[in-house]
Amino acid sequence: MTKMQGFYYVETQGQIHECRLRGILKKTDRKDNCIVGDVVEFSEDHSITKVFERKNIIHRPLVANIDYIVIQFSAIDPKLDYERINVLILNSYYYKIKPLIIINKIDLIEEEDIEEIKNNLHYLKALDIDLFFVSTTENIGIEEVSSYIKDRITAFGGPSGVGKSSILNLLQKSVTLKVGETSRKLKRGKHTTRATTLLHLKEGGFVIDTPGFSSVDLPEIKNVQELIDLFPEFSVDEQCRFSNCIHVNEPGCAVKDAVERGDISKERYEFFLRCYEKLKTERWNKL
Ligand SMILES: Nc1nc2c(ncn2[C@@H]2O[C@H](COP(=O)(O)OP(=O)(O)OP(=O)(O)O)[C@@H](O)[C@H]2O)c(=O)[nH]1
Ligand SMILES: [Mg+2]
Ligand SMILES: [Zn+2]
Repeated sequence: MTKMQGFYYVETQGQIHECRLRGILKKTDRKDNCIVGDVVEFSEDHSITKVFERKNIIHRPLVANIDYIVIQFSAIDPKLDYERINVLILNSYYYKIKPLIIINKIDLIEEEDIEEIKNNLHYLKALDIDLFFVSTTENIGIEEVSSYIKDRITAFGGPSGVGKSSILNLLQKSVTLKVGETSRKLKRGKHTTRATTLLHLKEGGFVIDTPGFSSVDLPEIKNVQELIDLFPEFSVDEQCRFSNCIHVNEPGCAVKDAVERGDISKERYEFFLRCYEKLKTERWNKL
């Protein structure tokens, strides 16, 4: 189901039906009573009468029933932002949706730059997150992405100008999405995509184009245990000396030992510490 200017576009076996919200659904009149990705039931007069229970929901962009979140960046123009990749991974774990990472515009860099990026993202292996290098202009790596997301619902997210609409036009094998320019001076995108759209893939499945975001926040993590739970690689076999260890300053910490040994990535551990400090000072201390 896709939504545009008060209309709801429902797809059934390749057909699109323009529908309206009626009755009880409309009365509740909430922004999230019927959203992109919803599975719905509609009557003969094209009124949506029922929204089925959702597998999951994310709020920015507002979409439901997602199988994968693509975290898309470009190798350059705009520049790859490693901190933001980590924040986005944290968000997808928070929403319990499997992330994958796409680095686009590899036509603009050298082979050794790709190796460097792989190196910087080496910790993805331990997290079981797949990494794809693509170029939409040179048609590199698109088939791999295509077979990965077949028959699934995949939301594409990432900053403006990284080529989300460009790759989606290739994946769905038609040009339906407007592609923007990246500003020469600012090396930033221009926020070409304004709405969240669900698109059908010929091979099966759906993709969701979303407007590029300019900032991403940490999710609503309520306490340090919730934060730790979003770092799956911290579940090591050894025990910390203290059963309530939060892996920050405690002696005999198994997580810190694993970082020392190189079993847990130092970058990821330092990212954890930054999140901890930030959440503590900006949120938890204010509760
Ligand atoms: N060199 C190169 N340029 C690309 C590639 N993919 C996309 N671009 C260019 O990057 C610019 C932005 O592409 P879009 O697809 O509009 O980016 P977007 O992520 O959808 O941006 P927003 O809709 O603003 O969020 C366009 O000028 C594209 O032509 C690529 O693989 N290589
Ligand atoms: Mg776009
Ligand atoms: Zn510990």
